This record gives sequence, structure tokens and C-alpha cells, in this order.
Amino acid sequence: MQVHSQIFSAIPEDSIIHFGNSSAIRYGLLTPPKADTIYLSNRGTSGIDGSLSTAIGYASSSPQINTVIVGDLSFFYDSNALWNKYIKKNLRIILINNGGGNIFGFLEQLEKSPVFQQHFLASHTLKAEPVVRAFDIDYLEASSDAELIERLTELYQPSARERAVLLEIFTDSQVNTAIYKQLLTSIKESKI
Ligand SMILES: Cc1ncc(C[n+]2csc(CCOP(=O)(O)OP(=O)(O)O)c2C)c(N)n1
Repeated sequence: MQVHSQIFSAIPEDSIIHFGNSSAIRYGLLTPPKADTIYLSNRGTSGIDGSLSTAIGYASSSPQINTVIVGDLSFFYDSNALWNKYIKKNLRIILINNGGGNIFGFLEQLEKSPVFQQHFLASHTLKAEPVVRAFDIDYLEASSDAELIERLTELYQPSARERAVLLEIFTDSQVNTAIYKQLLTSIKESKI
């Protein structure tokens, strides 16, 4: 949630934001909307196949800054979307890498399953850097709050951007799950 709040402070007004599935859209909806910004999401049937492709296709014919906020499984699953000669420098991909499908950590019954890590979370240690470099896209990364603030400034600096760029933000899935559950409990108990 901290990461999303920082991202939303940095995204310029009058731009386009695309959300992937599944935590990205949920966190996005919890963050107060930005003025003059269009929010898009290709959720399909909550699919991870195609959210990146749709966003990249849209950005290729858009004059505005297009930011795609996507999780790691969604990104790697649809990374072939980057093999495309119409990608322009208005594209900003923000990949929130929590090492798996963290959305499944919110479902109590699944979490108790002996195959949770392997088959539901599908946990991994992949990094996006070699993938985006292969497609001639710039790469930035952040693993702390301080780094994130600096990288977000770089991400939206027009003079620093000659090509599309991906910012990979590493987060801790266990912290994410604990905080999100706390939030849901607070809402149920109407403390907020
Ligand atoms: C094609 C397809 N396969 C599997 C799923 C099931 N599914 C829904 S969300 C999700 C995990 C998304 O993980 P990630 O993109 O890393 O986002 P996170 O929830 O961790 O933020 C999966 C596998 C799906 N929706 N579509």
C-alpha cells in the first residue's frame, strides 16, 4: 500500500493508468483518484493473460504518458507483449515484484494448503531486467522507500527518457498480506 501511495504521488496528472490483475487493481482502487487521469484495466475473467498486451497496444496510439501497474506473474506471463515495434517512449511499466501471485495469500483456505507455495503462490525469484533489456527497454529498480522515491522521479523526468522504461519494485509478500488483511479487518469493524 505504501508503494501504491508513492506511485500515485509521482504519476503526472492528465495521464493514463492501466492496472493488471489482481492485487494491482485492488490496491489501485484503494488509492484516492488523481485529477484528469484515465484509469483502464483489461480484467477479462480476472485473467493475467493480456493485461500487459492491452496496455502496450493502447499506449502505442496514445499521445499521453501511459503507466502500466502490474504484478510479477502477470508481467512474466504476458512478457511477449514487449516484442513489438510500436512501443514508444510514453510507456512506463511499474512492475511490483512480490515473488508470486500474492493475491492468493488473501484467501484463508488456500493459504493452509500444502501446495500453496508451489501451485497457488507459484513463488519464484525471477527479475525482469534481462527480459526488458532484450527488448531494448530501459530498466530501473527499487527495493526501499528511499530508492523508490528517487526512481519514481527519474521515471517521470521527460529529459531522462528516450525510450520506454520499466521500474521493478521489490516488495515482501508476507508484509503485503498482513497489512492488507489488517485493512480488511478495520473496514469490517468500521474503524476507518
Ligand atoms: C491465464 C490465467 N491464469 C491464471 C489465472 C489465475 N490468477 C489470477 S490472479 C493471479 C496471480 C497474479 O499474480 P501477480 O501478477 O504476481 O499479482 P499479485 O497478485 O501478486 O499482485 C493468477 C495466477 C488467471 N487469472 N489467468
